Amino acid sequence: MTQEHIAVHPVPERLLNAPCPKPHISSLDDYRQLWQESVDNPDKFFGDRARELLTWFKPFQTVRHGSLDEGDVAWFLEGEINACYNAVDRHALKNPNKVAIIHEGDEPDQVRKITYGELLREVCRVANVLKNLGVRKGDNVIVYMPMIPETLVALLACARVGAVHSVVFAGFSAESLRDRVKDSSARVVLTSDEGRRGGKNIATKRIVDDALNDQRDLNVEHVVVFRRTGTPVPWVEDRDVWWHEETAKVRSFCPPEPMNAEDPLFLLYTSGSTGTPKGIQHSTGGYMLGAMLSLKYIFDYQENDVYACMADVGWITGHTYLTYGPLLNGATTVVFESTPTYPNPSRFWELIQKHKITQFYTAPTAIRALRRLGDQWLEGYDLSSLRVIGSVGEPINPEAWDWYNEKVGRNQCAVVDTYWQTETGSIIISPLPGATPTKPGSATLPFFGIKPLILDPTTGKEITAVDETGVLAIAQPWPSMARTVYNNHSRFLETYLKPYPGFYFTGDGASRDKDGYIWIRGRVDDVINVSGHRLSTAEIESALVQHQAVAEAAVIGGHDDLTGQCIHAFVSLKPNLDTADGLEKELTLQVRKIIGPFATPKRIYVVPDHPKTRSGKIMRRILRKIVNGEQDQLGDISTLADPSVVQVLIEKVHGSN
Ligand code: 6R9
Repeated sequence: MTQEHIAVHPVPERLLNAPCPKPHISSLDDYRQLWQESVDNPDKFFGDRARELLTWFKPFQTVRHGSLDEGDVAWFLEGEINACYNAVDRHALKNPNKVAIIHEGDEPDQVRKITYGELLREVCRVANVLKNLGVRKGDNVIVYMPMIPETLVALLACARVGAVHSVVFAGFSAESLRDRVKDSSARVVLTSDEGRRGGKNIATKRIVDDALNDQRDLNVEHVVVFRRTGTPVPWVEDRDVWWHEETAKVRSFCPPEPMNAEDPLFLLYTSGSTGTPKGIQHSTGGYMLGAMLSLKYIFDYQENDVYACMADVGWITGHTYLTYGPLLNGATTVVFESTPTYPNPSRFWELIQKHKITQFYTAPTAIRALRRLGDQWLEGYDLSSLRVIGSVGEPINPEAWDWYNEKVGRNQCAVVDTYWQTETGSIIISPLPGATPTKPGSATLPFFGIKPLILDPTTGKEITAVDETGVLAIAQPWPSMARTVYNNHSRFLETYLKPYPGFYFTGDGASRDKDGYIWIRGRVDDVINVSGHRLSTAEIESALVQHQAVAEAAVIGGHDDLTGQCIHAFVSLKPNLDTADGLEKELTLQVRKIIGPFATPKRIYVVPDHPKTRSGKIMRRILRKIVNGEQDQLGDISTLADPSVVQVLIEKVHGSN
């Protein structure tokens, strides 16, 4: 495929001239030179920046250690540092009255501003509460909370005492939460009575109770509950404590714990090819540098900016670009509790106008949904404060990119399509606002320290040909890369480092065009991306087969104009169960209960059998083609155990005409 027809958008003139602040990097040559330095001499490049941007309690001697071959990557070895001190204290000491967090509540008139000084005191109180509850350096703490400033406080308080936070997205079901609590052996869970979203209350505490109701193999001793709505909630004596009561008892200062740069800062569970989610573990020093540096350059953060990321704290974007990236830079970050369409589809634009937002970061699925609802929702809003608008989570189609650029950016903003993953810690491929001409649909060029390669999936050899698709790998370690999978280093090696020895394997397909721009083609493994949420097919299949009627399930990703991909499930039933009234509904509920509502299948087909090889392996490739209307391109199906099943499936999906 060639990209000749794709328009190239130069950096908007407006960004290079007053009154816009001068971009940190304002030409492609400057970017190229810095990038070259960063990959040729990472020790100097990252060593200098780690000293300049971060405040260390004890300096490091060694910048970089280990290799992708060995899987023992470490950065800033001897350095001692605290993430909370860097994100909060140093700004609070210099500039206590600067607003750190703007909370835009679910209702547009609920706005709360928290200064760095206030943030420091609240973080210290919660840190002291954690200590009183017995949390010590190195302990894992689960956070299951809605989009309120206290969630950021919870993360920072963990970091302050050296505990490892593990946020579970509050859309996950009790069962998913339970699995994560168990895997992490956490003794403390932080939550709220309820959440608020789109005018509805969400029963956060009740879900925590359900997750913990059978304590047999769990170690949870305490649940700290923040009062968000005031709705009465069940209480477990001796286990549950109120956030406001405990914080009122303790001092509003708590010394930050000096941590080794390689001590873990957090775990974040994510879906991979196999059934059980993995606890991706990030370091303290390297992660912080990645978050701080990328936010500064990729969003061209300047003092006095008001930065807004719409992601939930439950995902990696909410960690790096809602919490750590902005706060490490001393920025004002917006925490948005609601949805893009509540109370109406002007909500984002109203938010931008009200707070004079300068950087706005959201996902293609939201952009597509708002585009579909019509341009009238943008009319009359003043979006002129914006300089950089970003996209993340999945490939952005050129139509959505153009709309975002024209309607939201008014052709006067840099559009940054940022490619990265939970495992990469921070953005690894993206334009820089003042430097990189953009092409709709391409994440463009690598960030500092990132040396991307396109590999032939079968031979593992580098593909240098233009526009040829292969798998995306990274050739050398970078500071914010994940260090391991919690309690399962061999799984880390098997998934990321062994498939192509010497390289980090992303799991995504990609190609490079004649200008060296990278085009991400989507996952090459069994991961589905629905509205930017990562799900493994195996995880959904395992939820389906837990239903007593189901014999076998196969899940694939279909194309969807709105959500990017959507879930199609094919289930075969146990003998004598070929008619089952209401089964589809039951199975839908089953998936929602076991994983969470965001994993709801779009279609469930009850089928007599699956297309299988003679050795019994389900050929998901065939199901994928049928669902995506490519049933005329199935290729050779004669090797199937029963080729006749294919016609039955086509009729199931597309009807018999
Ligand atoms: C940050 C985040 C990672 C997967 C990744 C890829 C997809 C993310 C993208 C993109 C194309 C982009 N992805 N950003 N694909 N263009 N700009 O989303 O992390 O939840 O771990 O998902 O998302 O497939 O491998 P995570």
